[in-house]
Amino acid sequence: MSPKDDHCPDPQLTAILRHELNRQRSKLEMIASENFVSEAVLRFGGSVFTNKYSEGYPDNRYYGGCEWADELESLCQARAKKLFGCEHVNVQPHCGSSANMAAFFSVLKPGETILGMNLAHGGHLTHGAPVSFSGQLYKTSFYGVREDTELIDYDDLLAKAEATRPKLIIAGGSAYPRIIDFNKFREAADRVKAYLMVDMAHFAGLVAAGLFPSPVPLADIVTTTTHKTLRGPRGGMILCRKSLAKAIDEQIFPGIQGGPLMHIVAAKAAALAEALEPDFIDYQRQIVKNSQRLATHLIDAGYRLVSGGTDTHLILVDLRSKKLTGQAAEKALDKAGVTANKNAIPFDRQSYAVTSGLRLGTAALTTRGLVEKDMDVVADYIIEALRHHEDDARLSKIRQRVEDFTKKFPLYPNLDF
Ligand code: DSN
Repeated sequence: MSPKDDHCPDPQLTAILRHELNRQRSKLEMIASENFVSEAVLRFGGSVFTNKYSEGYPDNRYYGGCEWADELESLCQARAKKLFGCEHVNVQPHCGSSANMAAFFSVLKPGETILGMNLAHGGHLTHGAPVSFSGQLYKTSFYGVREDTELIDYDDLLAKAEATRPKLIIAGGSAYPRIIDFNKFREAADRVKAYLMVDMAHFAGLVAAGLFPSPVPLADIVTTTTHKTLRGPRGGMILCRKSLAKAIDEQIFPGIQGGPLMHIVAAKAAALAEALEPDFIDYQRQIVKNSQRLATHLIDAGYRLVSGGTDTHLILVDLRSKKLTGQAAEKALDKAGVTANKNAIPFDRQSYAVTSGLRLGTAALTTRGLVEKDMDVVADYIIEALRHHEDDARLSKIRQRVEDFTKKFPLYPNLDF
């Protein structure tokens, strides 16, 4: 039986894809960890490399027919090294979680201690949360932010490092809107002879553009996803010192993964080439300008922002003074055509399912071409929707305005199913 190649081989599936494309086009995408890849990245990600097994690494594979897979992976590695200035890179992780798992496995034995950022203060599940492999396999300890400034408490970091003597300290997270001082992390790691790992998934694009300090010279291992500010396909990557290269590579394959997704490696290579272009820096600058403009509007409308503002692509809004939960805000915004997510804020008294915070990001909207004056409009939609969060008729009117507004910023105009 040969595979079908007619234009519309599966009406049911095609309908779902059309709906998703329409959702992406007609709503304002403000989930801080999402973005829109270029049409080139989309095309390479859907390429014939999906057919190829290539377990192993360039010039050392377990299957025949890998000569082009070798070329591809070597090219992707070279681009990542050039962009981030690292000694070694593994471009095979299927996601950030598997990148983190391989990083942990390469330097830790089960039962050893890790020190990561408290999830409720902006950390990530894989940095030691009890529900993740990281909390199940290792002894965990956490540092957090100061209650008064909501900035990372570097004294607490050092004190926790000295008290718990971790083998690995982890910097980075998924809801921290500020620059991180990696020197302080290096000092803490050196003090207790721990490895330092930085998970730069959220701010990798900013690092690539020189708008966020690079963790590469200071950390032993840097992990990232490729689909957030870096604007590549959904996937992961690990950058490390040469001395850890073998251990990292062995933990990705055969340690925790089988064959790499070479079509995704192709898409990563395409995205890395885009990130090496000079206009990528302008793009990243615009992300931050947009986020800061939105922050100003929210503050003017009486919202308190965690840490008082943002240095990055993300904003964490404290909704408590408006008697609103993250859950209610997320639902209301969705009805109004703005996609965002509820998020715990530091010292939150609500559960993770409800939360007192709303996380907003500007990477995806900036990709669509929105600049500061457009963020003024977006801020109006958000503020109006939150103010009238229980008024479905009002939310639906905002939804209509959002839909009209998004037409000014075409997304994948040449794409159809
Ligand atoms: N799920 C991602 C985020 O939203 O930040 C992190 O893995």
